[in-house]
Amino acid sequence: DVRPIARALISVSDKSGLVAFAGRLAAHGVELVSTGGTRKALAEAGLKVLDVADLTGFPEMMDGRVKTLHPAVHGGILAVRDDAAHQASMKEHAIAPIDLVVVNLYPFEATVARGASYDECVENIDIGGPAMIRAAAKNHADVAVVVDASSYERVLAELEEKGGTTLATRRKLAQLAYARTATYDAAITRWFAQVENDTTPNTRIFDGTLAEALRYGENPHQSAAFYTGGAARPGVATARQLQGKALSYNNLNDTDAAFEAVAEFDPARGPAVVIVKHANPCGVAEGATLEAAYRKALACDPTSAFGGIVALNRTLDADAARAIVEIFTEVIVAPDASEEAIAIVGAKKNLRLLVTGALPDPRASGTLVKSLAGGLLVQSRDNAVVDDMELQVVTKRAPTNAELADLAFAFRVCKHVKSNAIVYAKDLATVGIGAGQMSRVDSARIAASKARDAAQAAGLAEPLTKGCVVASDAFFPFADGLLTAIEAGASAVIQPGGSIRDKDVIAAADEAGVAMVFTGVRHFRH
Ligand code: 93A
Repeated sequence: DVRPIARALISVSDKSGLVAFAGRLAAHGVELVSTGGTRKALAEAGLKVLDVADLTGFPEMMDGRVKTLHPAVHGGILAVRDDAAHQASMKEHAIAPIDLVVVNLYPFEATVARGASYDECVENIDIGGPAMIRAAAKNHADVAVVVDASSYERVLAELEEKGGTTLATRRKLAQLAYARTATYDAAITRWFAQVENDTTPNTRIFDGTLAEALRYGENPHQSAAFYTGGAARPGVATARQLQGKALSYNNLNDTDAAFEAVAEFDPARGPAVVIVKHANPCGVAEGATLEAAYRKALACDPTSAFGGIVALNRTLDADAARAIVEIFTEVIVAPDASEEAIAIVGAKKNLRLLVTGALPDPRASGTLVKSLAGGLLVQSRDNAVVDDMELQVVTKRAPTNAELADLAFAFRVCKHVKSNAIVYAKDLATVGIGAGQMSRVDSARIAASKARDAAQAAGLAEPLTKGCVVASDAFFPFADGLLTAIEAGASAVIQPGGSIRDKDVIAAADEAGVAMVFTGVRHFRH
């Protein structure tokens, strides 16, 4: 299924990398055909290049609005190579086949972005370019299409190794081609909406573009892609990957969960670390140093942390990097990384290191989208922060200052744990996390048993939950969940409150001498 490239039509507005690319094509005996500006650039670089006018017998006309819209071009792209009738038509009309189409479009988006006039925007709506891109992508059985300089290398490598393009590559290129024309048309649609002052709410929920087709989705039999854009928030979508393998769908999802969670910890408060596994934190801690925070977070559940994602709220330093690489970790994400830390992480070839430049604001607004059969659910992001909540002490005993600090910490973490969420914490570190259970009592039990396991692993006589605090993402509907937490060793509780049985729950707390505060805010996360 390798198709040789005898002739390439190149028509590009963005001419970066053009000369080197075309030069290597020419070195392989590929005949080059180009439109005005592209042809000029190539000829000036000393390459032999035909003018499209030589193919069409027509000059570019109407300010360039019509340059490639001609059967000599579109017939050469669309003709099915092993179809006798198509071949006969080509012969009859003297149409030569075009095996490679390289087009990047008039910069419509950039023209709008720089505030150009209405007429200039209209003039930058490319017609001939998308027509050629869509034609070549349709005929991917025989023709390769390139819409972006980032694909130049892939085509050259195949040409140089195999003497032509493979079907797999042509198909992939066709997919990227239609993605490009779709985004292009979407940008034109948006511009019209803007011009018309069309403010219909929520008709468009996402402004992004295809960033990357992923190898697969949550499972290998699922296809997947990563779209980025919309409101720019420092995070996974805008991060720079300094090293390591390509990120998978699950890596991206988990890294986002970890980074959003660690962003709850203002770096001004001090270093904080979140370790995530399967989209849930399995260890979170604040510490005097990043390394100390990491070790405290790791101690919460070292078994789950294996192969996890580590997010930090400040520049990754050498000590933290050294501690993190002691066990198998998939991804490290931080606002930045020191040279020394980068070198330490560099010793682990596969480990990905992402830097984001900054932490996102946890109070920022934004939109969350979830798909369901036949539709989408849209909601604003949960931007409630415990520091802004009015905490109400509902028990006879008020929490001590140390307990209060741990309660706020635990509720901050709880927001990022899948519901039903129960978080045990002590000394600004999680000591047991119960996530994603259908019953709150089960979450409380699981968190306690994980704390016992961690204590055993560390060779401690007592579970880490002894004298801890507990946070619950939603109210306790009955006293049983609370009693489970108290039994595990909790001495103070933070929860939204609001159950019709609050009185029973408060009475159970009072009876055990436990302090409890209500936040009035729920942090469900599913
Ligand atoms: O005005 S167009 O829509 N009419 C066309 O027939 C046409 N053919 C190619 N624009 C057209 N193009 C575009 O010209 C390409 O998509 C590319 O962006 C640009 C390259 O022009 P030049 O080679 O003159 O720089």
